[in-house]
Amino acid sequence: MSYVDEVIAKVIEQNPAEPEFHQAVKEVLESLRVVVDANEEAFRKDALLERIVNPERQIKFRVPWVDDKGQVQVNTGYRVQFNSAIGPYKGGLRLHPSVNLGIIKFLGFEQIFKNSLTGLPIGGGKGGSDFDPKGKSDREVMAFCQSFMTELSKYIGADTDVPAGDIGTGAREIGYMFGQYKRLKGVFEGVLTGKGLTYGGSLARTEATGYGLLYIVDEMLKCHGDTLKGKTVAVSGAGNVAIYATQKAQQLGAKVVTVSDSTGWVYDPDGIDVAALKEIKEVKRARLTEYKNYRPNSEYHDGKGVWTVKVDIALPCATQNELNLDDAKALVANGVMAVAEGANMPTTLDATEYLQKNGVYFIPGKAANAGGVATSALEMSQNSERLSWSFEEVDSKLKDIMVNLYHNIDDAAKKYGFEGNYVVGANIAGFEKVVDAMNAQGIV
Ligand code: NDP
Ligand code: 2IT
Repeated sequence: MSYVDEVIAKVIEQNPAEPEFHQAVKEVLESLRVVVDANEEAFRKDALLERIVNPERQIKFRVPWVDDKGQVQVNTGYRVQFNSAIGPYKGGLRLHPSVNLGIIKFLGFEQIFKNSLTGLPIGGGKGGSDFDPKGKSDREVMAFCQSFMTELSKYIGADTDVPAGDIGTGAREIGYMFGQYKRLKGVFEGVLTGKGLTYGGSLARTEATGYGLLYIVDEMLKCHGDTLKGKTVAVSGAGNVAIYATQKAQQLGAKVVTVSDSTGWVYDPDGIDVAALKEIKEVKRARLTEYKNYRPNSEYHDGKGVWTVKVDIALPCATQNELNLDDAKALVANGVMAVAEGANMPTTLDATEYLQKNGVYFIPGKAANAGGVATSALEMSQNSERLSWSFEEVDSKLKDIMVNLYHNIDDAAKKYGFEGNYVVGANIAGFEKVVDAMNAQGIV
């Protein structure tokens, strides 16, 4: 059995009931085959792949808090510190009822390679809890965040591990967590990113993931002699990534006709009204059913359906495995030309393969959504030098990072004979830097 197949089999055996983690490992290791086969003896001797797929540390803890009725609630908190070869652990905190160890491990594993691709000195980590912020009062969210941070604070620090936002964790949650960390430790340091602008946050971090997604798509189209101007786009999700992806797509001349949330989706033939979307989701924290009040020409549908709309470009920006083989078939039948992942692993493996086989340009999340964590690393730099850069300065650095990232993955794919396969390109380019750093640091 090849080394790659052996390690995949071991991961499945040793981590039962973690299907998302298996999926992420399979995707990465399968596309590293060409590199691993060429170095099989050395990699095997050093158990390099076993070390890559095993987190350096995983922390699981109880999070008790008191709800508004006086009832004690208990959630589970996680932080997986996956790989620190190239820098302090870096990655978001997800707050969603679906969170379990396997989900956090898949996200942490992806984060290693994503962070490497940014070109910045950040290792891979991820955390979160099965707490659901939906429908909770601000006081309940604060109580949870303070309890969560009381335990998490023992394991993180500006030079050790720097968490940030993800699904369910936005500016409000980061604020409560930062306040509790500072109170416990008595240190004002850049221990979290995505902070508010009045206490060390970076301009453009809020926009960064969505904007970065469009910068890389724009560069890819340019390199294929095309442009975003006049393209029709389907976006899924209606959260941080989806909102700013929609905004930047429209600034670059495309028309976004869909958004979705966990209960339904919107089709707006005139192009999504970003101001309305922001008010519904960022201010009111309401459902997309409200969108029709702002745009009477739009349609609201219950359930799933964004990928059935005829578009040129699809940008999944909600959650994992939201674009499956049937969705890929519908997109291809409607003539889609590009799919880029704003979310982490939103496309199933068979759907990715189908899209690629049918000539669709496909940029995987670890490249396409890297603008968020890259800008988090810029926030860390600003915190270290105790300065704040202008919006334009951060945005222009973000754009450079995404353009370089595109060429990096494109070149890696070409170098190994997989021209146009950005999955292979991203995994190889991300992996090579981490392996180099791991080898230099000995068996640790
Ligand atoms: P938000 O919580 O801001 O928004 C998530 C959106 O996706 C919401 O509209 C939510 O619906 C929808 N959604 C979440 N879970 C599900 C689900 N199980 N089924 C259907 N819809 C769902 O999160 P973000 O925008 O920050 O994150 C979106 C994706 O992007 C995630 O995969 C995240 O890991 C990834 N990502 C985020 C980055 C960031 O900087 N924030 C950086 C890189 C990647 P509802 O409104 O009903 O809750
Ligand atoms: O998946 C991701 O890259 C994020 N949620 C952002 C992580 C970060 O540290 O900014």
